[in-house]
Amino acid sequence: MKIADARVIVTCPGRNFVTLKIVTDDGVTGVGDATLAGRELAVASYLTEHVVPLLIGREADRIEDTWQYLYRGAYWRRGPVTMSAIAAVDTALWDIKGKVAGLPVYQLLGGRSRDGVTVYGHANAPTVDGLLAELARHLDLGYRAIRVQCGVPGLTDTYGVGQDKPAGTAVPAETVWSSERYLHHVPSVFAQVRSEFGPEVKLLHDVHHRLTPIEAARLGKSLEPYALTWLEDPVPAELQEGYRLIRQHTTTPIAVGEVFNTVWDCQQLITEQLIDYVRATVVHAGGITHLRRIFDLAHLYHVRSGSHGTTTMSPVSLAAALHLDVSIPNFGLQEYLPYTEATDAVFPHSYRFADGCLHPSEEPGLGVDIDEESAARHPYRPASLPVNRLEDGTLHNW
Ligand code: KDG
Ligand code: MG
Repeated sequence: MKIADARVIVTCPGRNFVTLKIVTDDGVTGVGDATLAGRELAVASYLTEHVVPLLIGREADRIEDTWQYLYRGAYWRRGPVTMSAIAAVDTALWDIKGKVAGLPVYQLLGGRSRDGVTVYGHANAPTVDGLLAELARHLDLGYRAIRVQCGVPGLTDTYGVGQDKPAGTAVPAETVWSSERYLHHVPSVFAQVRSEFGPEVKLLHDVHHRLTPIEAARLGKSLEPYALTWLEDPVPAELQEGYRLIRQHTTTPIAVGEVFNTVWDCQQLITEQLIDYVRATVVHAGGITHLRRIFDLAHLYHVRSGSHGTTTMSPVSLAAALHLDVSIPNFGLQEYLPYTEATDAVFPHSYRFADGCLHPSEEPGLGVDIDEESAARHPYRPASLPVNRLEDGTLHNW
């Protein structure tokens, strides 16, 4: 069974998504997500110009060998563009392998380790009152784990609150940040949330890379009474040893990894047990094959999975994530935000949400596809992620 065709489909049903569709010589198709938000066309071009020509005529069942061929064969290793492109090929080949075997992909990964994949949703609001209402709405929908983001007095546009801008302009929006205002406000938000909803609901919070290690240590310590499930991305993690300082000061669990591309980005964080959850994803960390390697290493060091799963990546990624989530021994949580109707129409899928969990498809393969006619009705529109400045104009991390 050889690869006869591979095509890259870029579509924008509200957000841009890049999908690789591989077709074998006996007509089996597989899909993989290659979406890198704000840099979509770089991955589309990498695939079209440098990867697709290498795929035609290769054996479709040689997933590991194809992964190694694309990784080592490029000479230039790692990086989000390369690893998202490899991820798309890898995911599509797992989809094909499942279809040929007549099994959902999770069966090829060892079968179920749990009944369902516990997901967390997002409660976001500019005010605490609005936030409490959003939390109540999520609990009514059945969520048992909820990420909490709230506006900060004195800042007009805080991360996670109203930043979900549609595609349309390549020039990034700019937001303004103050770590002092933020650190002053956040503990009081969690105090109100716990007093309103009690100890049972799992609460998470995303700092989105904005603090220094000592600031993060202070925040973690001040949030200890509210028993967060995790504090996410408190500090950028290029300097992995920077997390030692946070760890020395607080028992608030730490989650990191949505921008990681390989196991090397988190090797020290994992082996020194500096984090509790690793948030790498199928699409940005080299596909099912490589992400499973990251989770296997994490398992040895008591670190659990907590994969990134926003609507900046496509339902193909989410479908693939669920097959891994349900099968690995060290699953923690999966992020989940429902897609718009337009996106669901472009990517028909059969995973489903019930009682705070997502359930992977039982169809052979991943159980997700791309409707190419529908995709063609939503052409690419330039879009960038925002940038962020301190109050004095200094460029900071978004
Ligand atoms: O594309 C970037 C977003 O997906 C990211 O900002 C979302 O931090 C995020 C999260 O945890 O969902
Ligand atoms: Mg995040």
